Amino acid sequence: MSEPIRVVVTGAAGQIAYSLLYMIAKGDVFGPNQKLILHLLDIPPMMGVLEGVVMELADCALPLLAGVVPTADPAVGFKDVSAAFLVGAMPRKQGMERKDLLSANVKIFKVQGEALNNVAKKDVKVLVVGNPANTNALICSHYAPSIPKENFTAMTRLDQNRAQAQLAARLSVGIDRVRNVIIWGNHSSTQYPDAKNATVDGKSVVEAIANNDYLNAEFVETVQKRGAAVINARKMSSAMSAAKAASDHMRDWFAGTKDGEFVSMGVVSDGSYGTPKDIVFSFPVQIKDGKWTIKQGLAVDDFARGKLDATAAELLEEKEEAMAVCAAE
Ligand code: NAX
Repeated sequence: MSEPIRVVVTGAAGQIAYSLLYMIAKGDVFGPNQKLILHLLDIPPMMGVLEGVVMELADCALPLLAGVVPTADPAVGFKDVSAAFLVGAMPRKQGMERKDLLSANVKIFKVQGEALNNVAKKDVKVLVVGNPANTNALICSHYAPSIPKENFTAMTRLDQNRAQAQLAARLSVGIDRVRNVIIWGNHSSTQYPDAKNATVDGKSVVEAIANNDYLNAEFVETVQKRGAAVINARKMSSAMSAAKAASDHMRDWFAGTKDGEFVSMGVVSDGSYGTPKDIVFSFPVQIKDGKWTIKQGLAVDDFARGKLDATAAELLEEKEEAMAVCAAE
């Protein structure tokens, strides 16, 4: 059994964290031999609720959990952490424009970037879940210049898992027989869920489904609108599935991807696949020894090209708005 690592979850009193903390603390992310000290960061009005979460974690009686640090202070929350799940964000309130939401969240991720820069381990791996996740990750990285840009990622794994589930259902096969579905771009309605490089039992999904109209329209829209469909039914946004996706993302980042497989992560663009550099764009990545690389050489047809360009344009616009908010601070 190795020394405990410190892991922070922000938004720790919220609904995604309620599922995520349990998954992390029982070993789903860092494995059954890695002890952890969980840092739980939320805002001052949530400290009472957080106390209840701390009690429940204790009552789970989990052998891997070596300590819990609840706090509203980023300097404490990010101290010496090796992994950071940035889940907490300002939710969209009624009457709030997209710009207002972006502006409120940019400020949160600036503060958290600065805190990570000052007190986290220099090799900390950061996953941003709070929306707008891609641009929040970019801002966070911008304010943490002492930590490599590659260490800041945004979550599109929930979209990937949704896409994989849709294809498995369509093909009437078990989920694990479908591989290599890709989410390109922004974690927003402009994302492009791409089944054209996916396989079922190692063979092309395109050939197995043999229905391009479905793959270009219904499949894409179902994945893009899945979050809204869950809200309609549950009257609350996806939480259990979001937590599972965050856990999958970080597990693969630490443990690596299997040979021949890739997963989707929002990472800083190096211009691959004709995308603009220096935005956080979701790409297919392969991971080895804790480092991701963008999978190269995949087919991007004209239909996909249009989708990639549209989602990149949205990310450039978000980046510009976010930088303007930062400059005005
Ligand atoms: P909740 O509203 O249940 O919880 C959010 C928590 O964050 C609250 O406890 C709040 O007090 C806390 N918080 C706010 N500002 C904070 C700050 N500055 N520091 C620390 N904590 C802070 O939301 P929940 O359903 O858990 O969702 C969290 C975020 O995930 C939202 O931004 C949501 O939009 C985003 N999502 C992202 C997904 C993705 O795939 N990337 C999917 C699921 C989810 O919608």
